[in-house]
Amino acid sequence: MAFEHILFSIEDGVALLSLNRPDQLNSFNTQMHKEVREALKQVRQAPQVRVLLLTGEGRGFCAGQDLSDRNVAPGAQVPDLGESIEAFYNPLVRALRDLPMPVICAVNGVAAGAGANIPLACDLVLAARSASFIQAFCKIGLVPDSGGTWQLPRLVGMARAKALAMLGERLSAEKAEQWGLIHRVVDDAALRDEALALARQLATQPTYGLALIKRALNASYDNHFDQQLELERDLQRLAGRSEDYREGVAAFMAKRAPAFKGC
Ligand code: T3D
Repeated sequence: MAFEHILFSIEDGVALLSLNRPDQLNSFNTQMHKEVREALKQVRQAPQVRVLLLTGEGRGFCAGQDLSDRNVAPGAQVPDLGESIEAFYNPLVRALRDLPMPVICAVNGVAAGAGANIPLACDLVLAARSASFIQAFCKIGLVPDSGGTWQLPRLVGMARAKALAMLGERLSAEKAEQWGLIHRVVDDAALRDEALALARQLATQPTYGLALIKRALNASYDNHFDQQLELERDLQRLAGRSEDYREGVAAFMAKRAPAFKGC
């Protein structure tokens, strides 16, 4: 598939996927959804990829659904937005969350609607100082989607989640960091370089082990303590069988730097 609305490359173990409809603030139309889906499939299938970096071109990260694709003219057929969620947004956030490698999101500008929640399905979120997050759904009579109603209370607490979702006010990147919504704010000019440096560094780490860490932490929201202890046992068993574990211990004992292969 030739990509028209995204930029996609793989280099040094890092897959870089950049949303590329800057004039529409990288809002999603059907074609962009299909291209992102195809790129994520390639990331999953390419054995050399050990990190995904998701970002956007231009002054916005993503403004959610392209509203110009929705016919709300008087007399137009009532849309079934559930179909769009089922076909595109839910599979997208599931794919990001389930990808067996670290997913970094570099939020380069305004992130609104689904565009504010897609980063929350990633593992490490960096944001440009000028970026902001807007749960814009309530402004057009909709409900936060793409996992927003699940992520927000867990990340920032119910009081703040309700305020964000029901007021739809702009949350600055700095406040998002203070509230624990994202990992780190970075100066605008440095965002791409810092995100790439982090991605390249992670691409040298034990990818399989990092994927297991991601599985354990993602599961922890839903597990009781005893269930989580059992999961840790099972995942540690898998980790202990990996080549990278052997290499990590051998390198430590030999006082040398490890050379992880990601498996
Ligand atoms: O329908 C389904 O499938 C259900 C799923 C829904 C998921 C959702 O994401 S629903 C929520 C959709 N998104 C929004 O409601 C956000 C709409 N956008 C905004 O509120 C503002 O654009 C921003 C706060 C994000 C940024 O404001 P600002 O002032 O920096 O920029 P702007 O001037 O509003 O936008 C710049 C251009 O992008 C402008 O086009 P123009 O006038 O230069 O030709 C604007 O129309 C366009 N744009 C921005 N967001 C969207 C959009 N075009 C289409 N769809 C958008 N979502």
